[in-house]
Amino acid sequence: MTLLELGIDFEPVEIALGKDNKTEWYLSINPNGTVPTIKHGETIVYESSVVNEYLCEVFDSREAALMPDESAARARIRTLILRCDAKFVKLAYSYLSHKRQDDPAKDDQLQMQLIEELSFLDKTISKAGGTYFLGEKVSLVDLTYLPFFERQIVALSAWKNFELKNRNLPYLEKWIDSMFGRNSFIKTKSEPEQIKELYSLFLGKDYFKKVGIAE
Ligand SMILES: N[C@@H](CCC(=O)N[C@@H](CS)C(=O)NCC(=O)O)C(=O)O
Repeated sequence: MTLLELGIDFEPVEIALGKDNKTEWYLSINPNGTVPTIKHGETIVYESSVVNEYLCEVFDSREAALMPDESAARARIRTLILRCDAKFVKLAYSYLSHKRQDDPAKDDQLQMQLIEELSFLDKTISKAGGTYFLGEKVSLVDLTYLPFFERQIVALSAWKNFELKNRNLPYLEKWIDSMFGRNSFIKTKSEPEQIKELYSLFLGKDYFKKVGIAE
């Protein structure tokens, strides 16, 4: 999405998880064996947040800049991006990975914590003016959160019977609708069936807990 939003020409290389990402070739460019990785000239960069900032810095003349110039706004972007992994991702994947039959009270608690974070995100968008996380312009914060929403909307509905709609999250719902309509999303999105297939594999192996995304 970042490459498309910045209008950068690129050649995508698909990495089939569980097959291509632990090969000698791929580990030689990204020792973590995770996606995404970019190669720009001789430079190789991995870790989504580092990749995103690298692209913004290198292509900073683009009109559609996703990272503002002012230090205060840059600090705000980084704080919200760190919060994505530390709170939303952790809570959503912990709830998704938890088996209700093992401990229903814990399941309720995990669901409540996730709802609290969703409500924080809804208020953050509302305070910024109701469109994007930082105001009227899309930024790296929106691009960081969106793919997790894309996957969690499908996964939480399939495995936890949990829907985002009708939870008094009007700004978040509007944000999801408008982000889902962006060209950069339409061109990169996964089909719900693909998400379910991959997550069924991941959940079957307790992958999210093993890699520390879920508690
Ligand atoms: N913190 C990393 C996480 C990347 C990550 O875990 N990607 C998953 C797919 S969404 C992956 O490559 N999983 C394969 C594996 O861990 O073996 C980033 O943001 O780039």
